[in-house]
Amino acid sequence: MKFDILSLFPEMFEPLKSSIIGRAEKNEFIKINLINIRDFSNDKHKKVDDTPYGGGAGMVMMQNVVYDAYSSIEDKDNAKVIYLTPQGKTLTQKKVVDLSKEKHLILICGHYEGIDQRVIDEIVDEEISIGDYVLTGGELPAMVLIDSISRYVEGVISNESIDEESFSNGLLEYPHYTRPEKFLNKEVPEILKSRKSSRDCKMEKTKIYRNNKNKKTRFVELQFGD
Ligand code: 21W
Repeated sequence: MKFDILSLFPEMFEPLKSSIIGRAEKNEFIKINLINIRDFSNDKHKKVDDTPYGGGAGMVMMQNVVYDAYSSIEDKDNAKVIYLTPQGKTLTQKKVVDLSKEKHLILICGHYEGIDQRVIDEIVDEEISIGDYVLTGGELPAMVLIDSISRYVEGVISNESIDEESFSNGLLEYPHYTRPEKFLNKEVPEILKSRKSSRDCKMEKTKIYRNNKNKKTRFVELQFGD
């Protein structure tokens, strides 16, 4: 999977060099290519924004810089172009899995009030938001997309983890325990100490989890969430 990221702040993507995603890139299961939109400014002061037609607060990212940055990407005929914007459709696990089947994603991170609508109309395939709260730009949402999608790219995490995840239907699992058996006078649940097969044990663990009513509500929501 190749990710091309168009951003005014490529240095914000530094965290992707750590942990699972960092290793995935080192091992070439994914490729993350950062493109600094500012490099495509024709202005001697490297200006990338301008006042909006019709007035109002804030600035709009200029269409030519975003378009030229996009145009600089090679072999993009089969790429899907995603614009991270608060107006987009809220990201779900189903969407994450669908997008993980793509070979090439181009992620556009907006800043200021957004990007000139004509560029969006011309190049964007999908608009995605990561939830109903206000951020300062599209960079963190782009990282959320890369992190969640990359987990499903072959080789990035073990198939066993993915299987277990679909078995337990997603995000919420059972509580976890490791040694020692007794900590702060609290014991590990008896059922987890028995020598059942891992699969049976997962059944039991999931039952423990399902007994928790509050979490069950979220469990059902997530199972069918779209
Ligand atoms: C936030 C841009 C708000 C534009 C003046 C008065 C991408 C995001 C973003 C941002 C506005 C995502 C206004 C969840 C997010 C993102 C920056 C609109 C309205 N201006 N997912 N009223 N949340 N955010 N400003 O913020 O680019 S995906």
